Amino acid sequence: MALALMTAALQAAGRQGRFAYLTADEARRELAGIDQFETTAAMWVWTDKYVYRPGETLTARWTIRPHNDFFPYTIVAYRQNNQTGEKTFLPQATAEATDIFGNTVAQGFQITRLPSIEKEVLVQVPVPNELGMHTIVVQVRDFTGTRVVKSAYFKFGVVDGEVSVSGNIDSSTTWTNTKLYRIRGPVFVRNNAVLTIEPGTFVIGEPGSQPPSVLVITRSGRIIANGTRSRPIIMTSSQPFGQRKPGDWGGLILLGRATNNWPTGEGPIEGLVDSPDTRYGGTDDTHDCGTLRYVRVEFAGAELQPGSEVNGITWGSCGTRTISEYLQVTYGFDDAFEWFGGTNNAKYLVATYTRDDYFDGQIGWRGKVQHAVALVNADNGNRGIEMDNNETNHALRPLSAPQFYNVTFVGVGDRFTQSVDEGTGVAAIFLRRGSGGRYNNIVAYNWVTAGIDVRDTRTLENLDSRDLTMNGVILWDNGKSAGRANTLDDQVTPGTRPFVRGERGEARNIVVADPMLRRPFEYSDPDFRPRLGSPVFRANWVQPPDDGFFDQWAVWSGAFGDVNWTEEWTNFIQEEDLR
Ligand SMILES: [Ca+2]
Ligand SMILES: [Ca+2]
Ligand SMILES: [Ca+2]
Ligand SMILES: [Ca+2]
Repeated sequence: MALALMTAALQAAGRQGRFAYLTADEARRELAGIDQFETTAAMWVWTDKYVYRPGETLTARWTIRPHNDFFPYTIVAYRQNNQTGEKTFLPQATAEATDIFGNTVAQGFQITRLPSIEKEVLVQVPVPNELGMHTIVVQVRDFTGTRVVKSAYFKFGVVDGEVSVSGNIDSSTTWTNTKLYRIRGPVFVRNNAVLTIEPGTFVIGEPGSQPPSVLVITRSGRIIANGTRSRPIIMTSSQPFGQRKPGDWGGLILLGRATNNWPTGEGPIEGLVDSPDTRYGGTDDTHDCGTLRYVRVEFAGAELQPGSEVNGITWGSCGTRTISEYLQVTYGFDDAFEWFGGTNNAKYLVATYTRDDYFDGQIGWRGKVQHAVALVNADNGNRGIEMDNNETNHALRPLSAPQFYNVTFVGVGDRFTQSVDEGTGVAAIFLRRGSGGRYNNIVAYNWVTAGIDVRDTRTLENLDSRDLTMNGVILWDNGKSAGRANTLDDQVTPGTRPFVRGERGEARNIVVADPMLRRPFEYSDPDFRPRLGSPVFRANWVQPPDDGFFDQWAVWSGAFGDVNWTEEWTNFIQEEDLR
């Protein structure tokens, strides 16, 4: 019944001219031998909620914005069981491939131009009985129906029960993707316990508790959250879609025994009440806090009290054996990612729509980061990188000296930013309070007040000692709200000018140029890869060191060359776009 309704709706849409049909001959004549490799269109798909029980009905909706792409395509949609890989083609729930109008390959896929669609029903189907993570996939294929030009993905879970989690986890535990885990209040993993979370597992944080719902891996615990591209681990708000807010719950905190610059070697983590379970720091710079791989943290950042919030993902003095890669924090109330001391590294980070900073560090953090992107939308955001050495004493050691390579910052430009932190000095790269570090191959684009701001005496002295250097930075359209032009002097704060001009310290290859990104401001489906002729491939990038962590093949400025590594496991959809 539902399937028939859906097909009828699509056919009606076609009849109404929403889909402009073509024959294969018309399409072939029109393209005249042009290969269809990519489209300018934006597209996203979503379901009513993240987690279902077998037998419920699932409604998937979609939006397509063609952005002047009038080429002919075919459109295919399916549900994939990510445990088995099995595909069920929509709309008729068949194993045999069909287009979204129900035509099989033998019948011939219907060729159509892309219509403008806003929040319409794509399909209504019964939720499968197979437990675990599934994905609704919509593909725009070339007109022959062969090659996939663009895909939209939406992950959902099917579970047979819910597990309420509160208090302490003092013995090793596994959370499976056949259950939903609801965190109520602070949860501490302690006593040498290992918390293992299976790929494709949903964890939800309950709002309203004080102290907030938060998952803390203490110094005596470890986490193994080893998701995959097709089955990320999703930690999110327990609230219904459309009603979720930054700060609905706390977030994810990992505490370790690596060194930092607290005078006593340890301190209490931000956002929680001081106790043995909330302290971090020690003497082991290789400390293993665990593995986070393909993990999303959404709507986190609850306040313990004003000015003391939990970040999306916090590392408090984790060491070099900690693995952190393919991580997204979206809609955080405080920072997306924050490091307090320690030496842990991270790769493939996505920070979106977060109210304070996107990559924040202090207390002597010395880790490495490569392939990272920050995207701000309206009414969100403070700094791209906010780096302190130590707030109370800028000279303490070890020095906060991270190494960043291949980072893209896309800000909100001249729209006023509502920050929970300081409302002024909103630079993409904001280095202060005596911090050092190496900042390389960075695109800083459209940030509110400036591209680069290096401030405080002790930080500027780190320029002279080469404890703070920069190489390969593209600046464009930063500070429009402050009336700044696209000149080197105007793209940075006055105190930073001698540095970027080469008159003080070591800053090389700092250029002002339009990075020519493909679709950076289409918030629910952005594409940060460069367009043809973009300066990100020009010779101002620097080769990352061959140190066993950095990828030397990333020979461009910014987070992206031609491969979009955010595909499938992330979610950029703005809350208002799925309401
Ligand atoms: Ca913070
Ligand atoms: Ca911050
Ligand atoms: Ca900070
Ligand atoms: Ca801030």
